Formats: sequence, C-alpha cells, structure tokens
Amino acid sequence: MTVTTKTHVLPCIILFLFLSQPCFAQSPMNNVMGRSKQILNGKWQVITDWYNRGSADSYNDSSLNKNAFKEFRFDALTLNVPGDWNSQLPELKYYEGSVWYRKVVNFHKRGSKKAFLYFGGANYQADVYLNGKKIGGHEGGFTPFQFEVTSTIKEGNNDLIVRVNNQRRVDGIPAMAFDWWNYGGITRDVYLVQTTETYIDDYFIQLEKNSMNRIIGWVKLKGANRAGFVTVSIPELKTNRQFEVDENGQALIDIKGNFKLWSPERPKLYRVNIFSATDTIKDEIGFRSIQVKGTQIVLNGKPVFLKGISFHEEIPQRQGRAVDDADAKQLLTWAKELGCNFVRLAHYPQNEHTVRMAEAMGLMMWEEIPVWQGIAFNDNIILDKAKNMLSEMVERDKNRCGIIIWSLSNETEPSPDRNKVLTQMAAICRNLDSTRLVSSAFDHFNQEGNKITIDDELSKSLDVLAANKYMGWYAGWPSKPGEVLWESKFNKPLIMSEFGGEAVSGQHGPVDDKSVWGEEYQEQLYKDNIVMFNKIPFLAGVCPWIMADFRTPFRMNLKYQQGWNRKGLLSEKGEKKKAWYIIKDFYSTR
Ligand code: GCB
Repeated sequence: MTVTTKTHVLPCIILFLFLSQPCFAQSPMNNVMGRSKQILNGKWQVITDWYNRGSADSYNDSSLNKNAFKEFRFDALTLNVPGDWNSQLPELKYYEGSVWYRKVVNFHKRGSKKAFLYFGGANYQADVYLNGKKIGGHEGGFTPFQFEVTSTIKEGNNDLIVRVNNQRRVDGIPAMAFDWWNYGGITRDVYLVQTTETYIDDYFIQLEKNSMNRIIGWVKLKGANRAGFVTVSIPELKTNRQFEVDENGQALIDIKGNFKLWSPERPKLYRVNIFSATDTIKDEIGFRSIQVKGTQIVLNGKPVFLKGISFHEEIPQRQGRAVDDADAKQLLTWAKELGCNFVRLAHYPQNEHTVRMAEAMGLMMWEEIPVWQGIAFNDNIILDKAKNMLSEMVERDKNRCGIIIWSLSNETEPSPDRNKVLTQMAAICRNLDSTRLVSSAFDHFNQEGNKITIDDELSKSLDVLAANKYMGWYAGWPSKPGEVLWESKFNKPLIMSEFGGEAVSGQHGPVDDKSVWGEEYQEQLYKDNIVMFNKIPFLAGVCPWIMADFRTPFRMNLKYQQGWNRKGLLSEKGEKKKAWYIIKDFYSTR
C-alpha cells in the first residue's frame, strides 16, 4: 500500500502513469434507459483538488485501509450525482479545477453477463478508475461515455473513482470563454449496465429520407455469437420482421408501413421491440419526414414555420444544471406555454431526459455541439474533438424523430481553417445520419445600410441557414424595422436562430432607452423584430434568445446583470416579462 506524503506525490504519479494503459471511452450503447441497469446516482464522496495534486494512486482503497496515512482521503464531504458542484457547495460557485468522486458499487453478476459503466455526461474531462485501475477517460462535457468493466469489476464492493476537471482550455470545445456557467461535475446519470455476452449495441430506426412509409435502418450486435437474425416488431402495426445479421454483426432493416406520422399536433410514438437470439430492447420511436424544399422547411410533406425558443440546461431558480425529468418538465412546459413547436437546445447536447420528453410533448428540436465562438480551428486536434462530440450526440439521439436539425457550430468567424473544419463536419454529420437537416448559426453578414446579405460560404454545406442577429440591442436599427431588407445568396430556408435584448424583470422605462434595462424596451424590440421578420420571404422559423435569464460570468454589469444574462422572456424566478406576451401572440397567429 503506497503511503502518499508530500514528497511521494510526484513519484506516485509517475509510477501510476507508467503502470496505466492508455485507454479511452468506447462509443456508448444506444438507449441506455431501456437496459437492465443499476443506477449509481445519489451521494458520492468527494475531494476538491484545488491545485491538481492528486494522482489516482493517492485515492485507492482509502476506506479499505482506514489506518493508512492519507493526505487525500474520502471522508464526510459528499456531492449529489447527477449534479454540478457549483450549486452544491458555496465555495465551489466559481470553481474551475478538479474534483475526485468516489462511490462504492455493490455488484452482483448475473449469469455470463457483460458489465459496463455508463456516464450520461461529466463536464469537462473525466478520468475513471475502478478498483485501483484506470479504465479510461473522456473529454467533452455534454455527451455520454462508457467503459466495459466485465473483467475489472468484482462480486461485492467495488471502488469507483472519477476525477472530473472543468478547467477551460484553449483547445477545448467550448474554449476559453463562453456565455454560460461552467458547471463542473458528474452532471448526468451514472449507470452500471449488464448485458448478455452478445447484445444489441445500437440501432437506427427512422424513416428513409423523403419517405413517409418506409423505414430504412440497421441493428448492430456486439459479442462473440452474432450470426443469426434480429427481429423488429411494432406491435401496434402488427409488424414483426426478421433480418439477417451479417459478418460484421449488422442487420439491415427495411420495413414498409402505414405509419401515423409524428408531428407537434400529434406526437405519436410507437413501441418498437428488437430481439436478437440472446437480447431484447424496447424503445418508443416516432416516424416523420423532414425536408427542405427551396426556402421552406417541410414536415410530413407540408411547410412548417418553426416557432422556437432556446434554453440552456439550467434551472434558474436553483442556479444549477437541469439534471432529471422534473427539470426537463419545467423547461419544456414553459416552451409549450409560449406556444412553441420547436426548441433550440443551446449550446450543447442536453440531457437524454430532455430530448425524450420534448419529443413526447410534440416539440421539434435543434441539437448542437458546443463549437461556440473562439474555437482554435487552426489546431488539428479540433476536428477530432468536434467529430467525437458530433458522433456521440448523433449516436445517442438518432432515433428521436423530434430532432430535425443537427447544428455544427454557433457564431464562428469565417476563415479558411474554420471553413475547412466545418465543411468536413457537415459531411461527417450526413454520413452519420442522412435523414436530418444540417445547420450552423452565423453572426457574420454583409450589411450595407438597411440591406443585410447572407453570404457566408459555409452556407453551401448546410441545409438550413441560421442567423443570430440582435437588431435593436447590440446593433441599432439602420432604418425602420419594416424597411430592413434581408437577402441571401443561397436558395435555402432561414431560421432567425437568436435575437433579443436584456431587461430586468420588474424594471420599467421608456420604449426607446435601452440604458435602463426596462421591460418596455425589450417589449418594443420584440415588436420591431416581428415587423422585420414578416418581411423576410425565406424565413422558416424564429428562435428568441432566450427562454429564461441564465447565469454567466460573462455578464458582470453590477447594477443589472450581476452574473446573469437578462435576455430571458422569463426572469430567473420564472416571472414573465412583457416581451413574453409579444412572442406568445406572434406564435398564436402563425
Ligand atoms: C449570442 C450567443 C449566445 C449569447 C447571446 C447574447 O450570440 O450565441 O450564446 O448568450 O449571443 O446574449 O449575447
């Protein structure tokens, strides 16, 4: 047993690095929620490692050998998982660094099953150790990761340790500055999943692009005995079809049916059961078609106007991350109350609970990866990292018909490096999933007088154009709102993916003076923007920024902001500002 004293810390780390194998997360299994699993949520013991002094070795067996001297030892300090650390301990409000988490996991092996540790998300970098061995690491705060632990986990108690670090980094995604709170921690559910030796790892069951009655997809098995057939059944349609598994463990699916199509008005989901020789998985899946025709977005063959709202994965009243179904319900109920048929999940893949609930509530979704301003596109590593995040997002949510748009980035400055990376990303995205639309939100336009032209070359690689334009807030009006002329060099639909302005709830002032942060100014700004929107012939949707005031160290105006971005239609307490009613009215007429 290593006794770690100050003088021993460094040799300990070196020894540890030498002994540990480089290991990374595997791509996570699909539909973890539908699996047989042990939920590892709850209180985890923690150690805050302010100066990053810890090595895994320092933490091994701390409870098993109580007499050993430990400078770092897990004791009475705990944090809830899932949860951010910033809102749980006052001294961690602004903390950006490492926290070590520990959980004793009681395990009982069932038959010849395989075991996996599955993390819904940990912000930003996670390193995972089981019974003193590093089992892998993961970078990226908003997508799931898993490790197979069949040979590492033992019957009875197991020591699971996770080091989470949320320091911002130049080559991170997002990078050094972003307009939201950098909540650190194991912010999503943790599961210990048991599967059969050969199991259904992944599947893609959606309508073929442009079709309303044909599913083209696949089921993938993992394990030693993959040969044979899989069955896909949709009991409500009396569909029960067998498909042969090829030598790579993949069965191609082709099912024709008379589906009731999913739509915001009727968010129909079907029970879909998938069987292999040794495994079964159930899901609720909807079917719809989404296309672009000229400048229109077309849902199930009919043009649709996206009545959207953006929100962060945050419960403002609690000043913390949204973590579960109850939190998702609060955010999505607000969106429904506003009259939305669409939500922009800003600015990163949000919790699977939220995505599933939004779909069940009839909300179309835009999901994006946190490629947000200031990204080091000139660094070769960025493409790899963005690619990982994109595929982890698409892999998790590709069976959610509510998702209609994958977005690659937000407000990136046009440059050869940026164009190269994002063009490749668009191709990668379509390769992962050819059935949805691809977009990216821009804030660079060619403006001359009252004429704003969308001319970003990256538009060629996108299906839907998206503009973040703060008319009346960051930019003054160049003319009367009804005289602003939007033009586009591309025959594609446009979503006004962000617009708005700040107001402190309960603060009042003149409609034409933004310096007082009054609700009346924000209300007028919304009215003016709507006048402008009504004149944009290729506008296919709008998405105000943002549903509720949100916390961000970006916003330090001591009088009005105090660490809050005040562009919410709702205050941090959920009070409706005047602008809320303007959008609600607008949506009721579209
Ligand atoms: C933007 C960003 C968003 C910010 C917002 C703002 O353009 O996309 O993340 O929070 O503006 O409030 O300025």
